[in-house]
Amino acid sequence: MVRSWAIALWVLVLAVAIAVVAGMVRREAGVTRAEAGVRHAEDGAIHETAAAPGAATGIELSEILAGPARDWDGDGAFVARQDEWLEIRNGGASVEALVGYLVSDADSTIRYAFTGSLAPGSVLLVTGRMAEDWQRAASRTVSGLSLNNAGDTVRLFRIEGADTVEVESKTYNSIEGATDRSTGRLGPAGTWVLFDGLNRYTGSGTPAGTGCNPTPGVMNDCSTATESTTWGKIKLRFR
Ligand SMILES: [Ca+2]
Ligand SMILES: [Ca+2]
Repeated sequence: MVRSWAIALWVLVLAVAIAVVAGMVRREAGVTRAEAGVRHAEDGAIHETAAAPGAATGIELSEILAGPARDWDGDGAFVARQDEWLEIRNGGASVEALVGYLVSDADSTIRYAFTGSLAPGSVLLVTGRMAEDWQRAASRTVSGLSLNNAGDTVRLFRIEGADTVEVESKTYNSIEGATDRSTGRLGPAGTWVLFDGLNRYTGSGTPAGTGCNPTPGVMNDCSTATESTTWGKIKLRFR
C-alpha cells in the first residue's frame, strides 16, 4: 500500500515538472518572437521570412526614379544619391497611418521609415536626401535609397506586431533605371509603365516608352505625352 502511494506521488511530481518545463518553453518562444520583432525595427534588416500579408490598406508603391541626372529634390545641386526618389500612394478609400511602413531595395536593408498619414488619392515622395536624413537620425549607415540604375527591387514592408510583412515589391530593369526615367503605375489597373519623356526610349525592349515625364510628388499622369513639357515646368510642379 505504501509502495502504491509512493508511485502515485512520483507520478504526480513528474507530471507537475513536465507542466512547468512546457510552460517555460512556451514563454521562451514568446520572448524570442517578440525580440525578433524589435530586431527588425532596430537594425534595419529583415531576418525572417515575411508572414502572410495582413488586410490590404491601399498603400502601395507608385513611382521610382533610380537614375537621376538633375536636381530632382530642388535643393540647387545635383547629387546622384540624394536626387533619386520613389513614391508611395494611397489607392484605398480611407486615410492611412504610415507609421510602421518601411522601404528597402533588393538587399532588404531598410532605407527609410515612413511617418504621418496619407489621404486617399494622395502620393508621398521620398528622395535620397530624405533617406539620408532618416539614416543619420537613426544612427544607420548613410546610403540613401540605394536604387541601382542597372536594375533593382524596391520592397515595401509594414510592421505588424512582431512580424515585418512585405506589402509588395517592384523589380525594375536597366531601361527603367536609365537617366531621368521613372517607372510608375498608370490607369485603374495600376499597370507599371515607363515615364521616359526626358530621355526617350526607342529600343525594342520592355517596357516600351510612353513619352511621358516623371511625376514626382503628384499622381502619375500620362495625358500630356504629346505636349512639349519642359524641365522647368516639371521642377515647378515638383516644388
Ligand atoms: Ca539635389
Ligand atoms: Ca508620381
